[in-house]
Amino acid sequence: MAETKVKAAPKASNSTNKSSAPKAAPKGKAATDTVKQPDPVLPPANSEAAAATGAPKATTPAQPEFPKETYLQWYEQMQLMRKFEEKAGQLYGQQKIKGFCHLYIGQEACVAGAVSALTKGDKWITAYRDHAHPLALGTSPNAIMAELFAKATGCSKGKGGSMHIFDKEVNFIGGHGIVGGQVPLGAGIAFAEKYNKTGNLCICYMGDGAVRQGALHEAFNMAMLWKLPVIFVVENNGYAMGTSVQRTSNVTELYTLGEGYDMPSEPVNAMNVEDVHNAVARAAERARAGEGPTFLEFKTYRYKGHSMSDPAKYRTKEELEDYRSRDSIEAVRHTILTHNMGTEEELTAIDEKIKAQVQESVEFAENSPYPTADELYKDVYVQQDYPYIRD
Ligand SMILES: Cc1ncc(C[n+]2csc(CCOP(=O)(O)OP(=O)(O)O)c2C)c(N)n1
Ligand SMILES: [Mg+2]
Repeated sequence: MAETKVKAAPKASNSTNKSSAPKAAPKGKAATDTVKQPDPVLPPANSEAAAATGAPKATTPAQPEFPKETYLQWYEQMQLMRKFEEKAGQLYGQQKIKGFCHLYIGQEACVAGAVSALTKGDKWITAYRDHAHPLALGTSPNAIMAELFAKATGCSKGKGGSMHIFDKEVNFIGGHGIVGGQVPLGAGIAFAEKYNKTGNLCICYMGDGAVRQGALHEAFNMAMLWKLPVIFVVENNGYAMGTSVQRTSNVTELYTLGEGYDMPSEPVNAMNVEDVHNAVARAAERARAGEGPTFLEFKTYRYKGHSMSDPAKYRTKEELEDYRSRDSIEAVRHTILTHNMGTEEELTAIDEKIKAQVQESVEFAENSPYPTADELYKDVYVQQDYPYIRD
């Protein structure tokens, strides 16, 4: 397990923790050129630094930390996320899915570890890289695939597409395209939970690009002041489109941004699903005890480009391979097999089940109708007699 650094209201600066990577782009270099980038998030898997920060190549624990059911649930959820998105990527190539499409492949543990640490009434919100969260929460793959196809049977009635998946049934509140836009919304959802005394919390995900938005800082301040039950999670995958974290700011240890608001803040090796679970469980306990928000920096990596149209030339093959060698699904698979929590045959049966589910979702989407033209005028305003609607 990674070393835990919960930083509750530290007053001194944490300069020793900062990356020694160059802080600014060389003059005249575009953000997306092919300069070899320093490793943006974690140290190389085989380095001494990796061992020191809890990001070793082999992530299999000596003894499993969780029961067999939890590992099997993680395996199934993460495989579903990955296989669903691999299929979505193929279908995009065939132009069956159009428009924007951002894949989560590589980041699966960020969601699976949080699902196991939270409870059913908790609310979830994220940015536009949003297929995996509802899949793990139990939204039908059919409804998500149909949404990618812009079909009427999609979970947003075919009017949202890849970036705007919503499912009230599982408390998934989107799916937001404006970078950082969901952060004040997440604080607002948490406000409602506190106001209504539900005992639930809100987990609010964002990318590393979002932490530079002013709205985040306003939301952090209020959430902390009012002790809202919210877990802010930055999925630091090293890049915002083609711009690495190092090119964006002097502050590259993103969790330290919470400290300006006295918010308990913690870096997490999010290639390791156990570490994700433990960090979210600690944050949830604080939120439910009335102690307010936590800021978690999930150090992760996306294996694919920013979106389907990004060839990802701003990073090296070696960097990608380095992260793939710490793949969270492979690690869970290895733990299950090593500790006799399941056999090869049982895991293959799960894989087959997922393959059939994904295939069924494609057939469902293909065979569904597009929304009719009158749908354009529906779901625009909640209030049916909204006074500013004109013919
Ligand atoms: C306010 C705003 N500015 C710019 C964009 C264009 N844009 C879309 S995604 C993106 C990068 C965000 O990266 P990050 O937050 O790290 O999330 P990731 O894609 O890595 O998950 C940008 C700049 C936007 N959608 N909203
Ligand atoms: Mg990013």
